[in-house]
Amino acid sequence: MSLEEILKNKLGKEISSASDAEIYTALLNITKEKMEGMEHNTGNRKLYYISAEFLIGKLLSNNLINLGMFDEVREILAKNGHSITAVEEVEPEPSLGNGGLGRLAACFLDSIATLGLNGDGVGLNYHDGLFLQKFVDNKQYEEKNPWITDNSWLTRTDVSFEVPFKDFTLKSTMHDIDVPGYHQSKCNKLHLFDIDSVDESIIRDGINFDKHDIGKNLTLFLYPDDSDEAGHLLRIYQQYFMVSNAAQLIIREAESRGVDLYRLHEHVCIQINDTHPTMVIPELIRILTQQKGFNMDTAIDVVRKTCAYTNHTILAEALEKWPISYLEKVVPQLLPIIYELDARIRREFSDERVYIIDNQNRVHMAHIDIHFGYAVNGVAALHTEILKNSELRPFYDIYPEKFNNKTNGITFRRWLVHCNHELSEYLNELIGPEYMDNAENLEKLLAYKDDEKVLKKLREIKKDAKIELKKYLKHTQNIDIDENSVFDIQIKRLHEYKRQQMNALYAIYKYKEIKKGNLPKRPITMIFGAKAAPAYTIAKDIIHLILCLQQLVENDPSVSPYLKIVMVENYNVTKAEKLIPACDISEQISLASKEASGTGNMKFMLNGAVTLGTEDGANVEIHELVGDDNIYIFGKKSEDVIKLYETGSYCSADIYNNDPEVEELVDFIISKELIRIGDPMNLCRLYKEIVNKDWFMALLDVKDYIKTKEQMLNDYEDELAWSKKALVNIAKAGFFSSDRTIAEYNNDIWHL
Ligand code: KOT
Repeated sequence: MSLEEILKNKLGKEISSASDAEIYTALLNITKEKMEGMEHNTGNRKLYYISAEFLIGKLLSNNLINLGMFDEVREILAKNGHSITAVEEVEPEPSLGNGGLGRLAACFLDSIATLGLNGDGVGLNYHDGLFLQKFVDNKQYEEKNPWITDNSWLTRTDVSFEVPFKDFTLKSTMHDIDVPGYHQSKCNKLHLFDIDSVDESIIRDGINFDKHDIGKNLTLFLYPDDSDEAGHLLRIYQQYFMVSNAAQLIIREAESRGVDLYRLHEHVCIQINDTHPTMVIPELIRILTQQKGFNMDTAIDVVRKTCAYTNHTILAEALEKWPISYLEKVVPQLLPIIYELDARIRREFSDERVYIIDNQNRVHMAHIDIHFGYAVNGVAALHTEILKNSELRPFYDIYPEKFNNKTNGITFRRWLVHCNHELSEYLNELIGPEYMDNAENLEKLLAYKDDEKVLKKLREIKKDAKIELKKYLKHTQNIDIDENSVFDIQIKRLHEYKRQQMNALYAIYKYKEIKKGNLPKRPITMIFGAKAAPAYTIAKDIIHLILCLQQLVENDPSVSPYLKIVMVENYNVTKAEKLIPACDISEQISLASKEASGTGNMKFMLNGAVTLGTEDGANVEIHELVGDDNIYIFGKKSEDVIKLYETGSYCSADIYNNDPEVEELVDFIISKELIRIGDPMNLCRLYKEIVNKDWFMALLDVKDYIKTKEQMLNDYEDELAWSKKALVNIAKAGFFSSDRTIAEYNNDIWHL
């Protein structure tokens, strides 16, 4: 039967008379049935990628692409008066991640399946995921974000485990999502654990709920408010629930494969995605010693040869340290194991910086991973060097052989073929489709770097993407943007180290220049997208500033023809897919040393944007690949920044007091123009924070930043020269395919 007939049968009516929602459901079911019929990848050693986040995005188009059905479906729909884009809109986006770490896990699942490797993801089935962001009175509000519908990509399985907590036991249910590789005949799985007793009706005004009723709230939200003890405890409940299920699943699957548990490490490998799943180590040791007859030495030895850890941040506040008293309240059964692990370390090493339990009775989760796992990796070259030389130096001195770098990557199926079909088709035409199997083939594009026809076509493709974004923003937020302006985009979680506030200071600079009559050669559209953690006050103040600037500029007819500021509401994967292809200037402006890698930087580059960035994270590698002419680098280097922190010698007030240009920009935050629009409390608090603290040194780099951005805007006017930069960026993006990253994980760590 042809696909068209299958679809018609599923619908029970003519395709042309079906609604987009009916077509979506029919395609979902056809695709799911196809994947259910596919075998799982096999192999002697199986990987379990445990992660608290899998930011998978919408799955319909991605699955159709990987199954080789996308083009046919698109044609069938078009023939019958439907557009695939409209059908895609029906699908809710599962928001099972905060940002980079979760999206990386999703790209990795795609590449693991594409390389035909035997590996599954293990995580939690949050019913409301991360909050839905709303703007009211230029401020962020949080609402619940339910995504699970009757027809979803989840399949309830009959796999279930008992998870023991201090005062009660919870019974889990495993839900699976199929993960097809690109043009592969076999599939992998994402296992999301849940409890049947979750009760969404306990959510009140926004995202508040009773944090004590674990049987009802355990899998409601991703990382709920952790500003109080109940929030922290809930997070420990979630983490233990995730790893206890993972450990039981791993052992059950190993036993059913006939694996001798004393050789578990030869058949299983566990990748611990940052420290959220770290308790899998003591949990496995507990199960092996208490239920499988292992002695402690052997259990530790086997677990150590099974587990590997990825670090995603050096921000001290993000390194998990659980007070023993919290663990006692939730998972007392793990404490004897954790004490034993700590005792062993204390016997072996005198340096207290490597102890598991510190002198304030806190358990350092990363320390468990490093001592009791066999590999530790950072996520970009610079990040791994900083781990080795500064943050984790005492551990590197003990275990140099465990440390290795795995520079992040992105799946080109989603971040090129799906989100920028026009560009990928043109690349196919020019250099053939081989780059889809080996991304380094994108370099073939360099042969066209002086070909005017190709350069013009690239500019046209960019313009088309801008027009698409324009339509999308009009339709979703009723915002008008000008496709002939230059699109400057910063989209990522809101954090002071990512320095959206520095970009806002640029907006202030440009506003003032325009007011003075110094008009830009071409209108500028500055686009932001970011969610702030609900309890992160300053991050919310920065959103408030940007939204107030948006309103100020919009309502000033002497400025609005030249500058437009847009903050997209509820930035997520779906919105990223629309924004990235349309971007000219990719803002990657974190304080050097603070962004472990970044992955948005790679997505923008692949789509022909030029990076404006600091020498941070993977920007360093992008710079090396494209060369000085094809990237705009500014700001202090990581060594200098690290020294400033060590000596405590950075003082933003000195810069503010001694540099009238900087002073003028910062003062504008509390100017009468802005105070009239915004909330004085928020604006004053942000002003004071920048003048008196500026922990992430926006004032240190702001002038160099402005100067470099001005240079960039100037260079943009030489259309061919700019297009050539875009071409070189695309051509050099092959290194950042997650297929390359996963091949490296497999060669150096997993050995599947
Ligand atoms: C969050 C909480 C605790 C520990 C780590 C995180 C974290 C780090 N969440 N996201 N990250 C980002 O991970 C990405 C993937 O490796 C990086 O590209 C990015 O720089 C990190 O900030």
